[in-house]
Formats: sequence, structure tokens, C-alpha cells
Amino acid sequence: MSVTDVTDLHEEFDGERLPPGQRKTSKFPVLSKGGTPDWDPETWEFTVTGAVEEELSFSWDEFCDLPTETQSQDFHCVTGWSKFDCEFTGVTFPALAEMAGVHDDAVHVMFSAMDDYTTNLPLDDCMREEVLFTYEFDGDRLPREHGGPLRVVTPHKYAYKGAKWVNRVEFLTEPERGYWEKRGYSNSANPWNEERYS
Ligand SMILES: Nc1nc2c(c(=O)[nH]1)N[C@H]1C(S)=C(S)[C@@H](COP(=O)(O)O)O[C@H]1N2
Ligand SMILES: [Mo]
Repeated sequence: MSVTDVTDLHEEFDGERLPPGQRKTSKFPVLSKGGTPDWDPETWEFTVTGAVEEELSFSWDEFCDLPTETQSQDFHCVTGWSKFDCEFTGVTFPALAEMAGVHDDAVHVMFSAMDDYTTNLPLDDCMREEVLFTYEFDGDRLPREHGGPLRVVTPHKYAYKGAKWVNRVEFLTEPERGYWEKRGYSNSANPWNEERYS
């Protein structure tokens, strides 16, 4: 299996691998606004909606049939810890966007999750190979407390931009704010500029 190493993406942001104010940990702490939601592989559904040519809907088996890639990524939490070399396998955001056919007037994206969490990003920040819908971590099923069955990872942003338990992606023609973005966390969340709060 080939692993694409994207742990050098800090160079694009003119920063060190460890962003300012972060400390490296080998643990993988869990941060959730509430409990871990239950899910049933028989009824689980993932949808792509909004400003697209064709709205998409996937069952768990259908999603697992999509082509995947495996990447080595760093993970930066806004509360101050970073975990290096996380191996995530999943479907890239651009691949999914290509399947749906994004309208020209789409500028923004809202991710929604099974625990009613939401988070938003400009479309440009999503159309990157390292934005993955991932269901495997370090060669195993993604642990449920870390977002299994399916979560988003955003190694170019603080990790609250990556929705755990993601079940919907909506393409928007105007920006909107998600759960933490409405509650004082930075809308832009660039770790190398320490964009933690708004
Ligand atoms: N659905 C959902 N996604 C979420 C959250 C959440 O509460 N619900 N918390 C976010 C925050 S604040 C962080 S730091 C990361 C933590 O991911 P981890 O628990 O795998 O470390 O998930 C993000 N995604
Ligand atoms: Mo967080």
C-alpha cells in the first residue's frame, strides 16, 4: 500500500512543522462537544447536497466502494496539542466534489455530523487532496470516539474544521458559520497564523 506524505504542507504556510503555540503529543486525545453517537451500518447514510449538478447519497457499503488513498498527516488541535504522522485512509474531498459536479456559484461548504455538530470552510480550502473523508486510522477502523464510522480531516487547519461522524456535505453559494465558528473559534483556523479565536 502506498502512503502519500503530506506532513510538509506547513511549507506552503511559511511555518515550522510544529505550528506556533502547539506542543507535540504522541497520545490521541478525544475532544467532542457531547457523547459518541451510535450508528447502524444498515441505515447509515451520507449525502452531498446544495449547489451541485447531482445530489449524492451513499450507504455505508457504497461509500466503502469508493476509491481511497492513504496519507500521512499531522493533526493540530486548537487547544494546543499536535499529533504527527497520523495515517488516514479515505476519499478525497476533490474526488467527491467531482462526482457531484459543483456549480460555478458554490463558494463555501458546510459539513454536518450525527451529533448535530457543524463546521464550515471556503470551497477553496476544501478542494485540496489532503481533505479526506476518512474511515481508517493507522491501518485499523477509525475508532468511534475519533469519529467513526466516517470523519473529515483538515491538516491545514485546526482540527475542529474536521467533522467527526460526518453524514452531510452541503455546497453553499454564501458563507455560513458552523458550531464552534458561531461560538468564538476562528472562522479561518490557520494554525501557522495562530487563528484560534475570532
Ligand atoms: N461531530 C463532531 N466533530 C468534531 C467535534 C465534535 O464535537 N463533534 N469536535 C471537533 C474538535 S473541537 C476537535 S479538536 C476534533 C477532535 O478530534 P479527536 O477527538 O479525534 O481528537 O474534532 C472536531 N470534530
Ligand atoms: Mo478542538
